[in-house]
Amino acid sequence: RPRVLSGIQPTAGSFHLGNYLGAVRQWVALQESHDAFYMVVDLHAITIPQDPKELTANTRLAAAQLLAAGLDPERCTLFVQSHVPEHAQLAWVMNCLTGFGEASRMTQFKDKSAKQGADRASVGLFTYPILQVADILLYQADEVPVGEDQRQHIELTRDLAERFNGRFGETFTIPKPHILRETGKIYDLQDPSIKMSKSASTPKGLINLLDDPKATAKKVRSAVTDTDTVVRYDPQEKPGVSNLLGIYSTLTGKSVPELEQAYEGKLYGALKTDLAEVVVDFVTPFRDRTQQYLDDPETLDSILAKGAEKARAVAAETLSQAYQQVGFLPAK
Ligand code: AQP
Repeated sequence: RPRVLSGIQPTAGSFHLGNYLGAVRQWVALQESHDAFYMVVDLHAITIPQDPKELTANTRLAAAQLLAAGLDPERCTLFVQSHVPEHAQLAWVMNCLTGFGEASRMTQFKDKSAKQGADRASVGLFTYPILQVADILLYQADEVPVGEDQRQHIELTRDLAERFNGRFGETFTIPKPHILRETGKIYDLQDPSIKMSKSASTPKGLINLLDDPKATAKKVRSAVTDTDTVVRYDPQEKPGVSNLLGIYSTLTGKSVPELEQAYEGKLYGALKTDLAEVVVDFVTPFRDRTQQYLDDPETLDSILAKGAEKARAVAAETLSQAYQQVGFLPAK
């Protein structure tokens, strides 16, 4: 079976609808057909200051949400990044293979460091994409299911894997991004020109899956659309409506043309009211399931321990091969 790997940060507490539709939903589907490795990326989280107690709690919360979303520890390997030390070890090697200018071109760093203030951004935030390169290459992943915002980091992964293989001999699989056209980028409900994001969105434009469903319904009903009245999928001319149709279609399995037909002659209000209901029907059981996993931290921790053991077996083998290729003297 081809292999996939992906990760999510335990930073905000609740996942948002962009995280779910862009990434996690694909993870759930791919565990059926692929040898799947998914992780909570706590090493990535500390590139921005974290409160230690909150980081611990949010790491369990992220794992609970992944299970609630449908990851099955019998079908995939679910683990916490810091439980597998090989990530940081391979990242160092990849750091030494990356050009400073090359790393400086990563747009996510530019955006995030601008938000922090250039002087306050950490070196960790700068090298974050290179840690991500190591994350992917350690598992010899064929595909990486992520949102559109990660495309540039996957490109960097491919470049560095090719560079390593060229310089030291065939070692790493060259991975491909797995990004869905319809849900690769979910937009802010108040400003459909920007992606839904925990740090850029206003609270009204961001749908957190664990928020009170009533408040969530209200946010969907007050989503920004346009001054036209026709419900039509047209991301250029009608980004707000198209975003709502994309979300609607993915959550219900109804195709976009089917939805366009169903709302022919109806106003935006009808679309928003119905979508609010669809979203509430999704988040309500999701919240309950997340809580059930949180209520049993021992089971949760043991799932993560088993996952880390499985992940380490693969990661350790790749790291040892890479170390050998680089020319490090094997430890006796
Ligand atoms: N709006 C989005 N649409 C589609 N996919 C998205 N992802 C994030 N936002 C969208 C995808 O979610 C996965 C996990 O990303 P992350 O760990 O970077 O999560 P995050 O930090 O919570 O994402 P944010 O909100 O985008 O954070 P900031 O604002 O800090 O950058 C990834 O696969 C990502 O592509």
